[in-house]
Amino acid sequence: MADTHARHTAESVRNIALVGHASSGKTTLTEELLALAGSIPSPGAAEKGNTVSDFTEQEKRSGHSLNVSVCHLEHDGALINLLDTPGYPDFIGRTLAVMPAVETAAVVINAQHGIEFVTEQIMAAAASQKLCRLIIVNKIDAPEANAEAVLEQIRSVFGSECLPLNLPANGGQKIADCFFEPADAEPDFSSVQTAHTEITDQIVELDDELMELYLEQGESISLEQLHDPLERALRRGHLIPVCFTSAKTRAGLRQLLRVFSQLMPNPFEGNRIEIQRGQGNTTPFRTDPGDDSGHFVGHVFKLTVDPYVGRLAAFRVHQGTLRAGDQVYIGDRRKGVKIAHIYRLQGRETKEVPAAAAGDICAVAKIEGIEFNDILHTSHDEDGLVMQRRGIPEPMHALALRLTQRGQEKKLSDGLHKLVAEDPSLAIEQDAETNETIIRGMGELHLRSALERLREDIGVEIETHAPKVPYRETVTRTADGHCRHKKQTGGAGQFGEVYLKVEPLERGAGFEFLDQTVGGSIPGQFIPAVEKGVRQVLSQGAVTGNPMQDIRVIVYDGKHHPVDSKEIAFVMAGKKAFLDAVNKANPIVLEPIARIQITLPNRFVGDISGHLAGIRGRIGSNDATTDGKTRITAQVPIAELEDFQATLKSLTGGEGTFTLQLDHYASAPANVQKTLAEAYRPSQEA
Ligand SMILES: Nc1nc2c(ncn2[C@@H]2O[C@H](COP(=O)(O)OP(=O)(O)OP(=O)(O)O)[C@@H](O)[C@H]2O)c(=O)[nH]1
Ligand SMILES: [Mg+2]
Repeated sequence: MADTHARHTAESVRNIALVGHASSGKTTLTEELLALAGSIPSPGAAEKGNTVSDFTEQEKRSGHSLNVSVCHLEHDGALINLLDTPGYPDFIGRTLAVMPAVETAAVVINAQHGIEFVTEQIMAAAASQKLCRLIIVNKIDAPEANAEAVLEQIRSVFGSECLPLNLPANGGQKIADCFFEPADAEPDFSSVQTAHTEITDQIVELDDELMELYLEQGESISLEQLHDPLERALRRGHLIPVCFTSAKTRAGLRQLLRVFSQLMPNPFEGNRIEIQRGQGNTTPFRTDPGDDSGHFVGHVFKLTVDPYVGRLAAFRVHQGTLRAGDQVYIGDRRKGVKIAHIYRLQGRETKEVPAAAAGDICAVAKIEGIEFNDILHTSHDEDGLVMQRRGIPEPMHALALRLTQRGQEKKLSDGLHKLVAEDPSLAIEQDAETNETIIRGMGELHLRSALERLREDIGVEIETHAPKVPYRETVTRTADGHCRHKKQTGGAGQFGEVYLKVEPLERGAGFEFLDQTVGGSIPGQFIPAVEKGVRQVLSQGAVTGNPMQDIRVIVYDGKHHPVDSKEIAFVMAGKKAFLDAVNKANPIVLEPIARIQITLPNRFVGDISGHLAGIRGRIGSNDATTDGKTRITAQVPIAELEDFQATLKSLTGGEGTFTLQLDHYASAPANVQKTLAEAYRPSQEA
């Protein structure tokens, strides 16, 4: 099929992200809408694993969308780009990442459950990014659905500006239009007339002239007359329309298509998406969807690295037009790349198009070096543009990786870099101390799916374990140490003698090294060698193999030999004298204590407090948040937090979140000291 969309101008484009809690029906809605509009021959089903948007093996297995899918359909002269996003909390980073690509966030709510955890998070994120919002209450057919109660809840939580465009009828089997052509129907609750009046009142409030006309004309204000003030009301968050649907029976879907094409904003009508000029610079670059002749500026809001297709970058055009054959700059790079092919996406299907016009969403493939969040542009005038990552959470859940086979290090590192390139909330780091590769993600499912990808796509087998706890050693009293290092093996000998003292310092003070020798007992040029020896022990540890800290070392005497004294001799003497002193200075193990902040619904506070007490946690504060939750701040030994993510999730049904950071080091309990020392000793003796 030739590209039927080439003729579309920015006015006819609607960019809509379907967002909301897991299992509210976003993927099913996408599928049914595509089928209804004739974009696909027949709808698949999420549970059969044959939908347009959940096409990866992992998604089919898990029954949840794990990635954002870009789809499109045509309806009533409009080109509707529909982004199906994951609702599972672990993948929320990917969902939040698409917000700068759309004018509308269509928030799907499950009529059986009402407002859920992600619903609130996403409503707030969409509001803070100034997106127009639409609420879709789906699953009105389900026996447990209570559409009336859900609408009441929506209005009490998100405000009275949430007003229905239609209402369920026939026990949720149909809907009654209350806006376009108010139906002569009996909805399941409220009335068509009431809903019609409420929404019209809300819209005309923003337009004095229309208000006057409305008062004169009464109900006969036309849809055309309402259009502009309606867009203004959406932009300002003065109106959040609510629609009812059943993706299963298709009730309300035709009307939803009409809402998308006739009411939701085109790229001109939505709030402008702001791109910053320069990092930390506050002057926004005003993207102009209307300037089709200007330089092309696009933003990569999703990247997939597929072993067969290669890099596929989905981008939103913020200004100008990208044509096949154009040269494009990625970010601030001097050298451009030629874009030979441009695609329109339908889930995993790609269809080549000659150009990507202002306001539209398209993709480019196999362009090396493109990363998530990159700005693509055709002129160096647009160097230095950055899209701020707003509200994408920092990953906190960590796992250490170990390869089960040797020689796959490069493969693993390449694989990890690919994963990180596609995922805004995945991070990798190398722990310099333990030499372990640590992967950080949003939660257990997130990391598990990343590791599955590594196994399946890249073919590396890995074992995981909780990252090694970064213990430390220190001393608790002052002690002297001595070593006379002497070696005579034929030729030149080695000689160095050191007397030193160790003193405990306060927590967090680190390490101090002082030279208090007098009369050249150790010549000045050998003092650094003594320090080098001491530092070797310091980084390797004396009793448990963990680095030492909070220690002062004072070298106060020694002896040298005019011929046999050399650097190596003093390194050895310094090392052994220090070990001698540490062993007499009552060394102990310090354990890291994290400061942890947990946010959760009030009803779980008792359970979590009990759990924290059981893992040696000390609760500092307990505050109410503005959104009706509790935030607990506590200090907990990091060694006890290995399973915390899973525990919090199971205790709170996935509604609790936490952040943690290192707070301080404290003496580890006696049993931990003993176990660590015993585990270390044999390896030393071997
Ligand atoms: N009864 C009923 N079931 C529905 C409806 N819409 C979706 N479902 C079912 O609800 C389940 C979840 O639907 P999905 O479309 O996968 O939900 P989702 O919002 O995409 O979920 P995530 O991808 O995890 O965020 C599937 O079993 C669907 O068949 C509906 O309108 N009525
Ligand atoms: Mg889904």
